[in-house]
Amino acid sequence: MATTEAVLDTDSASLEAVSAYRRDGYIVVRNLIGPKLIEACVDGISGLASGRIARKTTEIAFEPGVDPSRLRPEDREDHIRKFAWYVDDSPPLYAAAMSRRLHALLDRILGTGRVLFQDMALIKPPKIGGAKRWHQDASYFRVSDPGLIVGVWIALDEATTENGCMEVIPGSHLAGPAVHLPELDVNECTIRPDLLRLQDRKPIELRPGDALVFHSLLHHYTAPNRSPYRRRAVQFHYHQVGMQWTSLEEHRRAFHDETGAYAGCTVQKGPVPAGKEFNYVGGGRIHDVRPTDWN
Ligand SMILES: O=C(O)CCC(=O)C(=O)O
Repeated sequence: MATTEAVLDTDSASLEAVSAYRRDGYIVVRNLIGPKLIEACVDGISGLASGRIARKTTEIAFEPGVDPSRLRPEDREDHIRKFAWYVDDSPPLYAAAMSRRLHALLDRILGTGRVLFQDMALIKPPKIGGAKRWHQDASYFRVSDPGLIVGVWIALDEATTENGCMEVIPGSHLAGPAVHLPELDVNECTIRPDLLRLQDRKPIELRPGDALVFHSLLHHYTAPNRSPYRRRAVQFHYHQVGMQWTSLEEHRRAFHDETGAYAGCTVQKGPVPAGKEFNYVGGGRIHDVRPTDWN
């Protein structure tokens, strides 16, 4: 178990941060992005939701049961569960992914040379935002080495236990790939409950602009948002150069149960009704990392 967690509020990526990342599987970075970029990112999310900003690559998924055709454009944002692939539609969201300070820190933790391979935002709207069940992100990625992947979750609103902040189990990445239970909706795939050290769970409350940097094997969760408060956040996944995308069979070697059966989240639980098929696409849309300052 972790003794002290690394919380960075300076520009230097200390050895303590590197050591905490390896030991705990995460670090918290205070004020990773500043007020102007936060405001521009919020405007980007709102504009993509309402249609004010054109969605060329951005994909949107609404909370279950929401009929978007019944919503006014300005009300859509408060009914959306997930945005994906938005950095090419929004310069501020791209700038957040390419933050110079972030990449100086990641260089220190993981070494130089990485690409952005996934940009996603779960914005957990007030009152109706659903949970994201306990999982390891690596269960969704068929890759050669999950240690070469890092997730970065940046709060755009205050994230608290009330509105569904991230919760983590410190050090859980050290136990390696965990058995996950598949679901018809792959987004609902979750770690088998007996493998969760829930007594050690730790909420990570963040202020706007703060970030959680976490290992792809870290057990993490977010609760439903029943509060009246928004909890918008953006999430980026990067991998170091040289990491290989592999096959389902290779992924099974890491994610399997006691019988040897596949226990990752890249295959949905059947039988799958027509129209609900999930087709796994590894690799996503790759962007070279070009560290940027936003003024
Ligand atoms: O933003 C959230 O609520 C959860 C994000 C997350 O854990 C994920 O997408 O893997």
